[in-house]
Amino acid sequence: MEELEHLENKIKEADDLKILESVRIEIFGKKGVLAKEFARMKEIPNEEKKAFAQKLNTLKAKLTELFDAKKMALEAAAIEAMMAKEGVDVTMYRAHAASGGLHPVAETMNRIIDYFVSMNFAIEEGPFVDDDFHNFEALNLPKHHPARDMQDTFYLRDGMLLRTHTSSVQIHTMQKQKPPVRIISPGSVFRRDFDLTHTPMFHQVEGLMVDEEGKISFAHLKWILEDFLRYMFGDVKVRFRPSFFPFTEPSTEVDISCIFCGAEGCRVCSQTGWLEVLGSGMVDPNVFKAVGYENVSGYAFGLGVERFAMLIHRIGDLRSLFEGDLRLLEQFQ
Ligand code: 2NL
Repeated sequence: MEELEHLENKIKEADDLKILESVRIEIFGKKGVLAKEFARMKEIPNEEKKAFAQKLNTLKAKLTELFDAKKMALEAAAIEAMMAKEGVDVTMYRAHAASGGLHPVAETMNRIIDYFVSMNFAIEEGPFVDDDFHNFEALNLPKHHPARDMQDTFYLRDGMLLRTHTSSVQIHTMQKQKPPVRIISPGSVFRRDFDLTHTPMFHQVEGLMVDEEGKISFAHLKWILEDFLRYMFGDVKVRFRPSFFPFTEPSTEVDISCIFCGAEGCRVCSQTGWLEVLGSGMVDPNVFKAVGYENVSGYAFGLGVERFAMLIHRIGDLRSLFEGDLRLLEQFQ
C-alpha cells in the first residue's frame, strides 16, 4: 500500500503517450502491480481479506481515474500540437485564387447555341458512328462522287464510319419528323486530317430550316446569318459569295469584314479584308427526296466552332486548342 504514492507519481510524471502506455502496462497489465496485489489475496488471513480487498479496489479506482485524466490531457495536447504544426488558416488573405473556366471552344459553342435557341431553333444530337447513307448518300453525295474526296473519312467495320459533319444528325431528324423543321446540330465531327489548320476531331454547328414549298427563301437565310454573325463578332460587314456544296443549291460561302485590320488588309485576311466563316445555301431537292420530304423548301448552313473561337479570341494556332496547356486555358477564366 505504500506504493500508492509512488504509482500516482508515475502516472503524473508521464509526459507523453508512449511513456504513459508503459506505465499502464506496469500498473494495470496482466503481470502488473495491481494484478500481483490481487494475487496476494489467497495468502491473506481470512479476517483481513475484506479490508485488504476494499483498500485494493479503492487504490485501483483512484489510479484508474488519474490514468484516464492524464491520458485525455496528453491526447488533447497531441492534437493541439498537430494543429499548430499542420493547421491551415482559412481566413488568410490570398491575392490570386485560381478558378476554373470553360474551354474557349465550349464557351464559343455555348454562345452559338444561345443565339439559335433565342431564335426558337431546337437542338438535335445524333450518333458519332453512323452509316454511309446518313453521312453521304442522303446528302447528295453518291458513291464515287468526286466531292467525297473533299473529306477523308474514318471508316469502321460493316460500312460504318465516324461522321464527317453533323448534317448526318439533320438527316436523322428529317426521317423521324415531318416539316416544319427548325434545328441546329452541334457536336464533334471527325476527319482524317492533321496539320497546321486541321485536327482529326473538331466541332461543328449546322442549322436547318424547312417548311412548305415557297415559305423559306434565301432572304431568310441571309437575314439570320447576318444577324447571327453580328451577334458573334460585333459590328462587321457580311458578304455572301457564290460557292458549291453537293447538298445545297444555290450555295454560298459567307465572309465577314476582317476583325483584325478593320478590312484594311492584313496577314490574317491575306490582304483581302474578308474572313470566311460559314457555308450555307438552299437545301438541294435531292436531299429532300432522300428523306421522303415533298413540296418543301429550306435553307441550311454549317460552321466550324474552332475557327470561330480562334477568331473571337485571336488564337493563332489551331492545335493550341487541343493541348490542354494551362498557360492558354488560364486566360479564359
Ligand atoms: C461548311 C459548310 C454546310 C450544310 C452545311 C446541310 C445539311 C443538310 C442539307 C443541306 Cl441536312 N445542307 N448543311 C449546308 C451548307 C454548308 O457547311 O463549310 N461547314 C463547315
